[in-house]
Amino acid sequence: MQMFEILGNFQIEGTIVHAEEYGYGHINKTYLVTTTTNEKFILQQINTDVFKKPSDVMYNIEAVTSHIRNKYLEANLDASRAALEIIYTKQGKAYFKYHDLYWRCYRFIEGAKTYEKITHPDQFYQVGLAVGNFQKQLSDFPINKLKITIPDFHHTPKRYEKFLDVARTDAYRRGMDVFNEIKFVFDRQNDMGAIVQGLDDKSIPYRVTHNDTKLNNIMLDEKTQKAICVIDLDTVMPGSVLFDFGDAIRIGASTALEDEEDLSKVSLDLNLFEKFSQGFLEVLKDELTYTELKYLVLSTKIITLECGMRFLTDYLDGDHYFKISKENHNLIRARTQFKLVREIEEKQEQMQKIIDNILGAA
Ligand code: ADP
Ligand code: GN1
Ligand code: MG
Repeated sequence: MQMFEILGNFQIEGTIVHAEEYGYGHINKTYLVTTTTNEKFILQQINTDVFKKPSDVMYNIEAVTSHIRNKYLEANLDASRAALEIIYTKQGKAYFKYHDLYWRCYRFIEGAKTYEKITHPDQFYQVGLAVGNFQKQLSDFPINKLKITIPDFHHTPKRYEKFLDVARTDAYRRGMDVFNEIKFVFDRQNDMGAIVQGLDDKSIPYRVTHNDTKLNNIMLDEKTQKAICVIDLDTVMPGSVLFDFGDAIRIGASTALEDEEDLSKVSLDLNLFEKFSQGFLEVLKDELTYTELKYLVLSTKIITLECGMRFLTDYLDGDHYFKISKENHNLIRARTQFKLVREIEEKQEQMQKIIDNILGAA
């Protein structure tokens, strides 16, 4: 009944005929809802442990989606699937507060899909185009308008400090069993700071970035397999485009899912790395600075290490941040990320050659 009441507060015709939990996001609670008018909506409960001010999150999303939509309209292009479409409440707000929980509603993007894993290499070229275009579309967005929805989200050295604190406290007595994983991070503490350092000393520019470009946040057309849009805009903030590049590679170029238990299946597919890089650089090669181009390969290592460290931190801290659906889930995820870090360390020269070839050919 709750669901009726919540959806009833949004500006939609009809009532619910079907609702189901949907997708594989780690943060929000997502439902696919079908109504009597045969329309589909995504109803989401915003995770307020993660996003302390949902109004700021929705402020950014409103601004960013209308900016992108306007670009399409100005070019006389169909804007209907170009960006998330917020369904407003009957009071005209972008979210609805119900018993201290915050809900939002988006129109379901029809005829498109997100993937947990690439099934054909060309899909990842499309994802590269999508991430590149997202950056380009927002290149003239007034960056100071953006609210900071999660402070220091990709401040890798601060993430490391938090990790050390949690590992020292070891409140759940899990540290002894993950000595090797803790040491893996510890041994790489000096490899984490380059992007943040570059932002600080201004050798890397702040841009309007997505900050969570994992594969299942990019929608492809079901039939043509062409990129449609980038979703999950909760973490759009000023940041480095390098994190968007690296984060997309972290999942999309992996040969296995993020929570694969058999680590022998987890490796970095250079062909997929190339496909994504081709799409991404096709759009952005002239926009990026020399330092950004130089750090592309390094960014894949930094963000993968950061992400693995975040999973391990959450495991040591009692699994409160990321949704889990099995025992040791965050530890399993941390291990795949560390396996990928090793892979990147081994393959970084080949990765650099791929980038150089793409840039040389361009
Ligand atoms: P989380 O923040 O938890 O990752 P997302 O916003 O990414 O949540 O949504 C989870 C999944 O729901 C996405 O991976 C995607 O498959 C699906 N999804 C989200 N919004 C839409 C939409 N407007 N239309 C179609 N599918 C969507
Ligand atoms: C979370 O929400 P989702 O599943 O798209 C997380 C990302 C992590 C990712 C790891 C707000 O992304 O930062 O990289 O899990 N989002 C937030 O899979 O923390
Ligand atoms: Mg998501």
